[in-house]
Amino acid sequence: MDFPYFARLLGMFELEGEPVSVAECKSGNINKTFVVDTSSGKKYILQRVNESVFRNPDAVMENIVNVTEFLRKKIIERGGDPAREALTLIPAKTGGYSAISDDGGYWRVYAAIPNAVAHDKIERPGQFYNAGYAFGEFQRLLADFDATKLHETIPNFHNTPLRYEAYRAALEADEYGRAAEVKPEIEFIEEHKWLCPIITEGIAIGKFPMRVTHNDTKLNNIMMDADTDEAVCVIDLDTVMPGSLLFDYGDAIRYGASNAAEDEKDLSQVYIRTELFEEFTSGFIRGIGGELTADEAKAMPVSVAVIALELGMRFLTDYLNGDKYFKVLYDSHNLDRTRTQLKLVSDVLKKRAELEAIVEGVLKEIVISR
Ligand code: GN1
Ligand code: MG
Repeated sequence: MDFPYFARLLGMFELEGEPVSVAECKSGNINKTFVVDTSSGKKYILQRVNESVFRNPDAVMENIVNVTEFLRKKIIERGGDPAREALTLIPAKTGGYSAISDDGGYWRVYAAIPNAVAHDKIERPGQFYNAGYAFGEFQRLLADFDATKLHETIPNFHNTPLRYEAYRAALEADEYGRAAEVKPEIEFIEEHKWLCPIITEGIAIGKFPMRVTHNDTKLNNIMMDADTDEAVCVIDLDTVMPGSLLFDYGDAIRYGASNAAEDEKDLSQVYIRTELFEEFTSGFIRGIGGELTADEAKAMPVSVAVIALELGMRFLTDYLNGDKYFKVLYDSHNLDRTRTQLKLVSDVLKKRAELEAIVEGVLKEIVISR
């Protein structure tokens, strides 16, 4: 993909100015993302939607249009700046918000948010509180969004028992002869598979209410003000679907409160930092306006183990299937990622009582300050 390729592609969207440079942004395991500078000084984010992951990209775009329109109104109502706090899709010249490139790719363009950055890890105290608040607020703002309008862009995305079944199928097929080298991981998953149904069963029996959730709450899916660390905008709305609050909470903690990156090789570096756990929890519960049930609150710590196990199984499934889903930089990348997630599972279970006490403490503080 050279500059003329991008120039032709960007020519299909209503940009202000002409593109002058296009640089790839490496974060994100699924879609391809590029930052575009133009002659007008305006910056844009160009993305190729991964169609083997998102089988119906038009449905993804419809969700994003509906959700961002809804959020924009809410942001205006509370006196915020929708151009900065909501994603802005750039229209395609032929209508809609997507265009197909010469080689058949499905592309979209967002306006870049000025003076905002996405962090891959926590750098300063307070950042994770802000992230928690933003993801909590995201659920609160969408509480009266009509969930029947949403397409299920990836069915059963956080269905942990089904993720376990998919992992078992990959293991049995062992197409790439990789099963023999993952014996300890297989054993670990068997010992911990009791975690799999905790959230899905809670949903099924009405213990955990369904909400509209983000479903991919990595720290780098929030844009933060480059100067103040204030959370500006929740991004990556590809997987907004009905779900449990615990999906978003568990996923955010397993990523952002981990002391190390998702692909850290030194497992002694991989553990949950309790001070970060507390920051996020405190922000998240305030962000949703304290609107959570006692059952949800009680399950918060264990949800981190459930989602870490789920993702560990997803990485391992992909490793066994020959690395077809997640982008990998080297042969055993998915295996390294599996190991960090399984390490987090044991760390969370080890610290479970301490983490439950933190959640209780946060809830008490909120009740007192009301
Ligand atoms: C993927 O694309 P990205 O990096 O935001 C994945 C998430 C995983 C995450 C792990 C659609 O998210 O579910 O938790 O990688 N997204 C999809 O890093 O599968
Ligand atoms: Mg993302």
